[in-house]
Amino acid sequence: MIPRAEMKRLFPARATFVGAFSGPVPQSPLPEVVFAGRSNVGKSSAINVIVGQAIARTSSTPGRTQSINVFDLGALRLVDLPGYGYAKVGKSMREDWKRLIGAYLSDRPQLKLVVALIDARRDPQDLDKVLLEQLGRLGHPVLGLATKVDDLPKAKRESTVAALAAAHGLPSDAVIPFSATENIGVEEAREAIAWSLSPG
Ligand SMILES: Nc1nc2c(ncn2[C@@H]2O[C@H](COP(=O)(O)OP(=O)(O)O)[C@@H](O)[C@H]2O)c(=O)[nH]1
Ligand SMILES: [Mg+2]
Repeated sequence: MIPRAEMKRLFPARATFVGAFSGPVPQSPLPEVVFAGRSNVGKSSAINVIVGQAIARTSSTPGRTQSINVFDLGALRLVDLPGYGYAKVGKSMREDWKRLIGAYLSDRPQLKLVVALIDARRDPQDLDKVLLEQLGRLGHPVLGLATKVDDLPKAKRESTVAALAAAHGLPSDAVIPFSATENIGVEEAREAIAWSLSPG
Protein backbone atom coordinates (compact mmCIF):
# COMPACT_ATOMS: atom_id res chain seq x y z
CA MET A 1 0.00 0.00 0.00
CA ILE A 2 1.14 3.51 -0.78
CA PRO A 3 0.62 5.80 2.24
CA ARG A 4 -2.35 8.17 1.94
CA ALA A 5 -0.16 11.24 2.31
CA GLU A 6 1.96 10.11 -0.62
CA MET A 7 -1.16 9.51 -2.75
CA LYS A 8 -2.31 13.04 -1.87
CA ARG A 9 1.06 14.42 -2.88
CA LEU A 10 1.00 12.59 -6.22
CA PHE A 11 -2.65 13.39 -6.96
CA PRO A 12 -3.26 16.86 -5.55
CA ALA A 13 -6.56 18.70 -5.83
CA ARG A 14 -5.22 20.94 -8.57
CA ALA A 15 -3.49 20.01 -11.80
CA THR A 16 -2.46 22.40 -14.53
CA PHE A 17 -2.35 22.18 -18.31
CA VAL A 18 1.24 22.53 -19.55
CA GLY A 19 0.45 22.70 -23.23
CA ALA A 20 -0.44 20.94 -26.48
CA PHE A 21 2.57 20.00 -28.58
CA SER A 22 2.62 18.96 -32.21
CA GLY A 23 6.40 18.71 -32.19
CA PRO A 24 8.99 17.84 -29.55
CA VAL A 25 7.66 17.90 -26.01
CA PRO A 26 9.90 20.11 -23.85
CA GLN A 27 11.96 18.11 -21.38
CA SER A 28 11.26 18.43 -17.67
CA PRO A 29 12.76 16.93 -14.52
CA LEU A 30 9.39 15.46 -13.50
CA PRO A 31 8.61 11.77 -14.04
CA GLU A 32 6.03 11.16 -16.75
CA VAL A 33 3.18 8.72 -17.21
CA VAL A 34 1.80 8.51 -20.72
CA PHE A 35 -1.69 7.48 -21.83
CA ALA A 36 -1.87 5.75 -25.21
CA GLY A 37 -4.61 4.06 -27.17
CA ARG A 38 -6.95 4.22 -30.13
CA SER A 39 -8.85 7.41 -30.61
CA ASN A 40 -12.14 7.39 -28.70
CA VAL A 41 -10.99 4.61 -26.35
CA GLY A 42 -11.44 6.96 -23.37
CA LYS A 43 -7.95 8.38 -22.77
CA SER A 44 -9.01 11.90 -21.90
CA SER A 45 -11.87 10.64 -19.74
CA ALA A 46 -9.45 8.35 -17.88
CA ILE A 47 -7.03 11.21 -17.25
CA ASN A 48 -9.84 13.40 -15.92
CA VAL A 49 -11.14 10.82 -13.50
CA ILE A 50 -7.65 9.81 -12.34
CA VAL A 51 -6.71 13.46 -11.77
CA GLY A 52 -10.15 14.19 -10.27
CA GLN A 53 -10.58 17.28 -12.40
CA ALA A 54 -11.98 17.92 -15.88
CA ILE A 55 -8.64 18.93 -17.33
CA ALA A 56 -8.39 16.90 -20.57
CA ARG A 57 -10.91 17.65 -23.24
CA THR A 58 -13.12 14.67 -24.11
CA SER A 59 -14.96 14.23 -27.36
CA SER A 60 -17.42 11.87 -28.95
CA THR A 61 -15.87 12.67 -32.35
CA PRO A 62 -12.98 10.25 -32.89
CA GLY A 63 -9.64 11.56 -34.02
CA ARG A 64 -9.92 14.91 -32.33
CA THR A 65 -6.73 15.14 -30.31
CA GLN A 66 -3.89 15.65 -32.79
CA SER A 67 -1.33 16.95 -30.36
CA ILE A 68 0.47 15.63 -27.32
CA ASN A 69 -1.25 17.20 -24.32
CA VAL A 70 0.71 17.50 -21.10
CA PHE A 71 -0.65 17.96 -17.57
CA ASP A 72 1.36 18.89 -14.51
CA LEU A 73 0.33 17.37 -11.17
CA GLY A 74 3.20 18.94 -9.24
CA ALA A 75 5.24 15.78 -8.60
CA LEU A 76 4.60 14.15 -11.98
CA ARG A 77 3.27 14.86 -15.44
CA LEU A 78 0.53 12.99 -17.31
CA VAL A 79 0.83 12.91 -21.07
CA ASP A 80 -2.20 12.40 -23.34
CA LEU A 81 -0.99 11.04 -26.69
CA PRO A 82 -3.06 11.55 -29.81
CA GLY A 83 -5.20 8.50 -30.54
CA TYR A 84 -4.26 6.14 -33.32
CA GLY A 85 -6.29 4.05 -35.71
CA TYR A 86 -8.79 6.63 -36.80
CA ALA A 87 -9.88 5.40 -40.24
CA LYS A 88 -10.72 8.80 -41.72
CA VAL A 89 -7.27 10.20 -41.07
CA GLY A 90 -5.23 10.28 -44.28
CA LYS A 91 -1.92 8.54 -44.82
CA SER A 92 0.25 11.64 -44.38
CA MET A 93 -1.45 12.41 -41.08
CA ARG A 94 -0.85 8.83 -39.96
CA GLU A 95 2.82 9.22 -40.83
CA ASP A 96 2.92 12.48 -38.84
CA TRP A 97 1.32 10.65 -35.95
CA LYS A 98 3.90 7.87 -36.02
CA ARG A 99 6.76 10.35 -36.17
CA LEU A 100 5.39 12.47 -33.34
CA ILE A 101 4.73 9.56 -31.01
CA GLY A 102 7.83 7.64 -32.05
CA ALA A 103 10.03 10.66 -31.31
CA TYR A 104 8.40 11.17 -27.94
CA LEU A 105 8.53 7.52 -26.83
CA SER A 106 12.05 6.79 -27.91
CA ASP A 107 13.72 9.74 -26.19
CA ARG A 108 12.10 9.99 -22.78
CA PRO A 109 14.30 8.88 -19.90
CA GLN A 110 11.81 10.28 -17.36
CA LEU A 111 8.98 8.12 -18.75
CA LYS A 112 8.03 5.75 -15.92
CA LEU A 113 4.89 4.06 -17.17
CA VAL A 114 2.83 3.67 -20.30
CA VAL A 115 -0.87 3.35 -19.59
CA ALA A 116 -2.27 1.49 -22.60
CA LEU A 117 -6.01 1.86 -22.95
CA ILE A 118 -7.92 -0.92 -24.65
CA ASP A 119 -11.66 -0.90 -25.33
CA ALA A 120 -13.15 -3.77 -23.29
CA ARG A 121 -16.23 -3.84 -25.50
CA ARG A 122 -14.35 -4.80 -28.66
CA ASP A 123 -12.47 -7.90 -29.73
CA PRO A 124 -8.68 -7.62 -29.46
CA GLN A 125 -7.45 -5.24 -32.17
CA ASP A 126 -4.31 -5.65 -34.26
CA LEU A 127 -3.49 -1.97 -33.85
CA ASP A 128 -3.40 -2.30 -30.09
CA LYS A 129 -1.14 -5.29 -30.42
CA VAL A 130 1.23 -3.32 -32.65
CA LEU A 131 1.43 -0.50 -30.11
CA LEU A 132 1.99 -2.88 -27.22
CA GLU A 133 4.72 -4.74 -29.09
CA GLN A 134 6.43 -1.46 -29.92
CA LEU A 135 6.30 -0.42 -26.28
CA GLY A 136 7.65 -3.80 -25.26
CA ARG A 137 10.62 -3.32 -27.56
CA LEU A 138 11.33 0.10 -26.08
CA GLY A 139 11.28 -1.48 -22.64
CA HIS A 140 8.70 0.76 -21.00
CA PRO A 141 6.60 -0.77 -18.23
CA VAL A 142 2.97 -1.09 -19.37
CA LEU A 143 -0.27 -0.88 -17.42
CA GLY A 144 -3.37 -1.87 -19.37
CA LEU A 145 -6.73 -0.24 -18.70
CA ALA A 146 -9.67 -2.11 -20.20
CA THR A 147 -11.99 0.85 -20.70
CA LYS A 148 -15.79 1.24 -20.71
CA VAL A 149 -16.41 -1.98 -18.76
CA ASP A 150 -19.65 -0.33 -17.58
CA ASP A 151 -21.04 -1.30 -21.00
CA LEU A 152 -20.38 -5.00 -20.30
CA PRO A 153 -22.64 -7.17 -18.16
CA LYS A 154 -21.08 -7.47 -14.71
CA ALA A 155 -20.72 -11.24 -15.01
CA LYS A 156 -18.63 -10.91 -18.15
CA ARG A 157 -16.18 -8.21 -17.10
CA GLU A 158 -13.55 -10.35 -15.47
CA SER A 159 -13.35 -12.96 -18.24
CA THR A 160 -13.36 -10.31 -20.96
CA VAL A 161 -10.47 -8.43 -19.38
CA ALA A 162 -8.51 -11.65 -18.85
CA ALA A 163 -9.02 -12.58 -22.52
CA LEU A 164 -7.84 -9.13 -23.65
CA ALA A 165 -4.72 -9.39 -21.52
CA ALA A 166 -3.93 -12.84 -22.91
CA ALA A 167 -4.50 -11.70 -26.50
CA HIS A 168 -2.00 -8.88 -26.00
CA GLY A 169 0.56 -10.95 -24.15
CA LEU A 170 0.19 -9.07 -20.88
CA PRO A 171 -0.02 -10.71 -17.44
CA SER A 172 -3.68 -10.66 -16.37
CA ASP A 173 -2.88 -8.53 -13.31
CA ALA A 174 -1.34 -5.88 -15.58
CA VAL A 175 -4.75 -5.05 -17.07
CA ILE A 176 -7.27 -3.27 -14.86
CA PRO A 177 -11.02 -3.24 -15.61
CA PHE A 178 -11.80 0.45 -15.92
CA SER A 179 -14.74 2.81 -16.29
CA ALA A 180 -14.51 6.58 -16.15
CA THR A 181 -18.28 6.94 -16.02
CA GLU A 182 -18.81 4.44 -13.18
CA ASN A 183 -15.54 5.08 -11.37
CA ILE A 184 -14.29 1.50 -11.73
CA GLY A 185 -10.56 0.81 -11.40
CA VAL A 186 -9.67 4.45 -10.76
CA GLU A 187 -8.05 3.90 -7.37
CA GLU A 188 -6.21 0.85 -8.72
CA ALA A 189 -4.89 2.91 -11.63
CA ARG A 190 -3.70 5.64 -9.24
CA GLU A 191 -1.95 3.03 -7.09
CA ALA A 192 -0.25 1.48 -10.12
CA ILE A 193 0.96 4.90 -11.23
CA ALA A 194 2.27 5.60 -7.73
CA TRP A 195 4.14 2.25 -7.69
CA SER A 196 5.71 3.00 -11.05
CA LEU A 197 7.22 6.16 -9.58
CA SER A 198 8.61 4.59 -6.43
CA PRO A 199 12.33 3.92 -6.55
CA GLY A 200 13.65 0.39 -6.83
N1 LIG B 1 -19.63 4.03 -21.48
C1 LIG B 1 -18.49 4.73 -21.31
N2 LIG B 1 -18.16 5.68 -22.20
C2 LIG B 1 -16.98 6.36 -22.01
C3 LIG B 1 -16.13 6.09 -20.90
N3 LIG B 1 -15.05 6.90 -21.00
C4 LIG B 1 -15.22 7.65 -22.11
N4 LIG B 1 -16.40 7.35 -22.72
C5 LIG B 1 -16.94 7.98 -23.94
O1 LIG B 1 -16.10 7.67 -25.05
C6 LIG B 1 -15.95 8.80 -25.89
C7 LIG B 1 -14.48 9.16 -26.07
O2 LIG B 1 -13.92 9.56 -24.83
P1 LIG B 1 -12.54 10.36 -24.75
O3 LIG B 1 -12.13 10.33 -23.33
O4 LIG B 1 -12.66 11.69 -25.39
O5 LIG B 1 -11.61 9.40 -25.62
P2 LIG B 1 -10.15 9.66 -26.25
O6 LIG B 1 -10.36 10.01 -27.68
O7 LIG B 1 -9.45 8.35 -26.11
O8 LIG B 1 -9.50 10.75 -25.45
C8 LIG B 1 -16.78 9.92 -25.28
O9 LIG B 1 -18.05 9.94 -25.91
C9 LIG B 1 -16.91 9.49 -23.83
O10 LIG B 1 -18.09 9.98 -23.24
C10 LIG B 1 -16.55 5.07 -19.96
O11 LIG B 1 -15.87 4.76 -18.95
N5 LIG B 1 -17.71 4.43 -20.23
MG1 LIG C 1 -8.68 12.52 -26.03
